[in-house]
Amino acid sequence: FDRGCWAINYTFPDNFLFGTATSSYQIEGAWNESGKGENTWDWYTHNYPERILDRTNGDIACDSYHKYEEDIKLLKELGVDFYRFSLSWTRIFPSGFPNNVNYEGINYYNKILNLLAANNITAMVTLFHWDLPQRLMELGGLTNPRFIAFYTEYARTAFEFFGDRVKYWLTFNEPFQTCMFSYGDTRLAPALGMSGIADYLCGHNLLKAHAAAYHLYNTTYRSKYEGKIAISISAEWFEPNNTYDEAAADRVRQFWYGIHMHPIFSSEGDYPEVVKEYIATQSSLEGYKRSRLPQFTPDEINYIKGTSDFMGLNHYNTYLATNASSTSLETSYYNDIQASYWLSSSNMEDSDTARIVPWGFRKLLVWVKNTFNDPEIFVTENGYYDFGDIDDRGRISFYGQYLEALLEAIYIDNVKVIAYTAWTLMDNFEWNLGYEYKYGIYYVNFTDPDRPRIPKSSAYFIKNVIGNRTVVSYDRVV
Ligand code: GBH
Repeated sequence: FDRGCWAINYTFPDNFLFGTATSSYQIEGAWNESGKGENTWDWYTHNYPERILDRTNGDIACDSYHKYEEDIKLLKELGVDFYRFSLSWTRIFPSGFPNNVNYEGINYYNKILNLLAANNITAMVTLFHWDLPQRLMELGGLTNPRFIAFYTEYARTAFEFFGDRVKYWLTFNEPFQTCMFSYGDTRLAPALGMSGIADYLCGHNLLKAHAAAYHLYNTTYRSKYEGKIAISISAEWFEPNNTYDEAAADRVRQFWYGIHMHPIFSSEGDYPEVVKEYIATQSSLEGYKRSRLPQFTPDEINYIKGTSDFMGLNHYNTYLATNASSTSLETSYYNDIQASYWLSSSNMEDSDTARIVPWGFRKLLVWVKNTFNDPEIFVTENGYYDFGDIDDRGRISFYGQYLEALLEAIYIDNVKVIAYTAWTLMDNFEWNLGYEYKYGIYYVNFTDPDRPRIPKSSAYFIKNVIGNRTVVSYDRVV
C-alpha cells in the first residue's frame, strides 16, 4: 500500500503531549569542564576506543553544554509541549558520592530549566541515562546494594534544586539496556560480560533504587511541586514466529521487560512467575545451589509495587521469536530464556521499510494495557536510524506510521496513551555505534567545531503533526 500519503482518520486528544528527547552523555560534551567528574562512558571510550564503531566518544558530542540556548530554540521551533533530557550525575557530584555538590553543574541545569520555562516548554528529567560515576562503577556500580543509598541521595539533590521546575521525573532509562547490555553483555559501558548474574543483580538494585526515589518524591516533594515520577522501560515487540511459539514469544517479553514492569505495575508485584521459574531451573542444572535471580522479601515486593505514576515506554523494533530449548550449561541470560529471537527485518537489512513495523508497536501497547491493568502510557522514546540524509523520507515514513498505530491503539483498542516522545532531537553520540547511526530530526555537522544544527525533513514533519494534531501527509509539509 502507498504510504506517501496518510488518511487523516484521527486527531490526537486535546490533552495529548508531544516532545523530543536527548540524554546528557549523548549531547553535552564538555566532559571535563566546570568541575564535572569522570563517568563510565568517559572511562570506557577513553580506554577502549576500539569498542566504539568509529572510535569516537562524547567528549564534545553536540556541545550542548555550550549550545543549550540554540537547542531550546529548536524545541520552540518544533512547538513541542515538553523536552525530555537527562542529568549528568558527575556534573552534580563529581565523584558520584553524595557530598560536595558542584554548583557549576547545578547552574547549567538551572539555566536550561529556566529557559524552558520562559518558553513554555515542560521539563521531563531523566535522573539516570547510563552515565554512571566511574568511582561508583569501581565499587561494582549497580550490583553493589549500596548503590541504592548513593542514588537516593543524588535523586534528593535533584528534587531539592530542580523540583520546583520539573513536572515529570524519570528515575531510570531502560533497565534492560542498563543491566543486560552493560553488566551482562559487552555492548554498553563498562561491558562486564557477566551474563546471567551481574545483569540480575543490577536489575534487582535498580528496582529498589527506583522505588526509593519514588517514595522520597512521594512523601517529601509531591505536595509541594505536584510533579509526577515514573520509570522508562524499553519494550520491543516479540511476535511468535509460528502459532505454537506464543508461549516462547511471551517468555521473551517477560525476560526483556516483564522482569522490570511486573514488580512495579502488576497487582501482585515481584518478578513474573515464568522468569523466576526458568532462572531457577536453569541455575540448578548449572550446579548453583540457589537461583541466580535474587529474591525480594515480601516487604520489598510491597515497597516496589505501584511506584510509578505512569508507564514510560521506549519502543523501537519488532522481533520474531521461537521456542529453543538450549542444552548449554553455560551461565547466561540468553540460555535462561530458552527461546531465540531475531529482528523481523534481519533478512532485509538494507530496506528502509522493512524496519518499519507499526503493528508491532500497536500490539505492544495492547499487551501492556492487558498485562498491567490498563496504565497510563507515556511513550518516552520512539525513533529510527539512518545514515544522515537531510531529506530523511525513511524517518518520516517511520514516524507517520508509528503515530497512526498509536492513534489506532488510542481510538480502537482504548489504550491510555497520554504522550509521545520522538528520539531524538538531533543526531548525537549513539553509544557503541558512535556517530555513524543517526536518529536525529535535526542534522548536526560533527566536523564543524561550531556543531551547527540543520532541520531535516522529519523536523518539518513532526512540527506539522504537533501543529495540526494529526498525521499530516509529508507531501504537504516537505
Ligand atoms: C535507546 O536504547 C536509548 O535510550 C537511547 O539512548 C538510544 O540513543 C536510542 O535507544 C537508540 O538506540 O535494533 O538493530 O534496529 C534502546 C536500544 C538499541 C534500540 C539499538 C534501537 C537500533 C538497532 N536501542 N536499536 S536495531
